[in-house]
This record gives sequence, C-alpha cells and structure tokens, in this order.
Amino acid sequence: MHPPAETDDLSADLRRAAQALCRADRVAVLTGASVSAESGVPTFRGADGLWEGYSIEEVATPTAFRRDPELVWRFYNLRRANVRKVQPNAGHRALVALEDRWGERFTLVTQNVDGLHRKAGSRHVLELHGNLGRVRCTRCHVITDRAGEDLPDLPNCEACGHLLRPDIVWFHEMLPAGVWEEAASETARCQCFLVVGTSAVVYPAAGLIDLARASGAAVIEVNLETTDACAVGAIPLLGPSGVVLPRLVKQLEMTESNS
Ligand code: BJW
Ligand code: ZN
Repeated sequence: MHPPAETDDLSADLRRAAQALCRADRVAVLTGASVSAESGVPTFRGADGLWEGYSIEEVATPTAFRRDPELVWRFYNLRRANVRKVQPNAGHRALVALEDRWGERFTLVTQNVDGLHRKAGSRHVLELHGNLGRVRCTRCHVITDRAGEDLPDLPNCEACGHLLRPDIVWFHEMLPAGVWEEAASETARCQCFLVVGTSAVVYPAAGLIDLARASGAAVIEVNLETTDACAVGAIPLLGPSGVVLPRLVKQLEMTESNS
C-alpha cells in the first residue's frame, strides 16, 4: 500500500522545510487567523468570515466606530467573550517548541489579537494588530488591560469618562510604530521565515513576506492552500496548522539527529 500522493508531497516538503530551518541562525514567523481557528476563533475571510452580515472591512474601521460605536463594541464584546473561553491548540504549542530551540534568535510576529500565542507560552511575540483584551481611551489615549471583564456596549474611561475603544489596529490606521519596526528588522535578519495560516492580503503585514524573501530568507508557508504572496519560491506545507506544525517540529528533530 502506498500512501496517497499528497502525503508523499507533504513528507518531501516537510523534509525541505526542516532542512531550511536547520540552516537558519535566526527564525521569524508570521501568523494569521487560522492558527486560532482550530481553537474556535473564527477567521476573517473564510466561510465564517461574516458577523451579522457585516464583513470585517465594515466593522473594523475608524469610520464605522464614529458612525455606530455601539455596533462595533457589540462585535468586539462578543469576540472578547469568546477569546476568554478558548485554549491554545497544537499549532500554538509547536511554535513554542520552535522558540525553545532558537531562544532569543526567534521572533513570532502575529496579526492575531486573541493573545493565544502568549497563553500557549510563546515569549517573543510582536502583536501587529493590537490585542482584544486591551482598551484605549478616545480622549486621553490611556491604554488599560480589561481582558478578564465583560464591558458594556458603550464603555467609558475610568480616568476621564470618555468613550473607550478596543486597542486594535483598524483599517486605515497605522500599526504601533515600535512593534512594526522590530517586526521588520527581525524579518530582514532571519534566514528562515515561516508564514502560517494567513491569507496574506492585509498590508503592511503581508509585506513582511517580500521583505524576508528580498533579504535572502527561505520562506515556508503553512496553509490549506498556497496564497498569492507565497506562490513563488516558498516551500508549501499544505494542511491544517494544528497538524502540520507539530509534524514540522518532529521532522526537525529527525533532521537534526541525522546530521
Ligand atoms: C488555514 C486553516 C488551517 C484556514 N490551517 N491555514 C484601500 C483602502 C484603504 C486601505 C487600504 C487599501 N488598500 C490597501 C490598504 C491598506 C489596508 C489593507 O491592507 N487592506 C487590504 C484588505 C486591501 N491596511 C491597513 O489599512 C493597515 N494600515 C495601514 O495600511 O496604514 C497606512 C494607511 C493609513 C491611512 C490610510 C491607508 C493606509 C491596517 C490593517 C489592520 C487590519 N486589521 C484587521 C482587523 C482588526 C483586528 C480585529 O478586529 O481582529 O486584522 S483586518 C483582519 O485581517 C485582522 C487580521 O489580523 C487580518 C489578516 O487576516 P488573516 O489573519 O490573514 O486571516 P484570513 O481570514 O484572511 O486568512 C486565513 C487564512 O488561513 C486563509 O488563507 C486560509 O486558507 C487559511 N486557513 N484554515 C492553516 N486550519
Ligand atoms: Zn480617558
């Protein structure tokens, strides 16, 4: 009995990916929504990518918040409550295992706002798009961590009484400068860049893939399908991240013990 063709392809690609990792002195990873999808956090652009008929582009903008802050807060309060209930999965844990190998020379850049990488044990995490647990005052700009609480649909700042907003990067907003600069510099100096579970259509995050490639890094993509951003030159590891990432860690152990 021969295993199906996909299994053969995946095994060969896993070997190539593990070799690329083995050669790397520094490793950086870019993660997206689907790493958390397997924990029960919906993605943005898949079949479950609508909320009450609204697309993410309709509720995650400063204009939407000015027009109807209660609607936007309802969307975020539901997601805040969901994130409190979910747990990291095997994909998150495999990324912790990778960080254990490279230590300080490993950086995890995430577009996710659910905090699950840190909950799993990842240490060097750069959150490009903010965090669902934090809120920011629209007037005095003070940021506080309110992760453990239920908030009303129009929450007010404890310091000045004005309306709070989620500390999330919406469309048309700049990414937090220090976080972005560190993500770009770690990407530019890694030799292996792993792209996991992102459609890679949202910029500037997706631009990190081009930056890694232009800096000479090997690019590995873990996704159910190849994305346009990784179509050229990346090592494709096709399958759910919760399955593929633990297999990659295992393959890495085998490659290291054979060399
Ligand atoms: C699996 C799997 C499994 C499934 N295993 N894989 C025109 C007008 C205005 C702006 C722009 C414009 N053109 C470009 C822009 C810029 C804009 C942008 O990029 N837009 C594009 C959509 C076109 N970017 C911005 O606005 C950014 N800011 C900026 O550029 O500032 C400068 C500026 C200033 C002034 C004016 C204009 C520009 C900010 C972007 C912030 C994005 N924030 C969001 C929402 C807020 C967070 C929240 O509420 O949660 O962040 S958007 C949303 O998308 C979220 C995510 O982090 C982000 C990325 O999504 P992700 O992670 O890739 O998820 P999906 O669902 O898209 O993909 C899942 C993938 O997993 C798929 O590929 C599946 O195949 C795969 N998959 N199951 C492995 N089990
Ligand atoms: Zn305030």
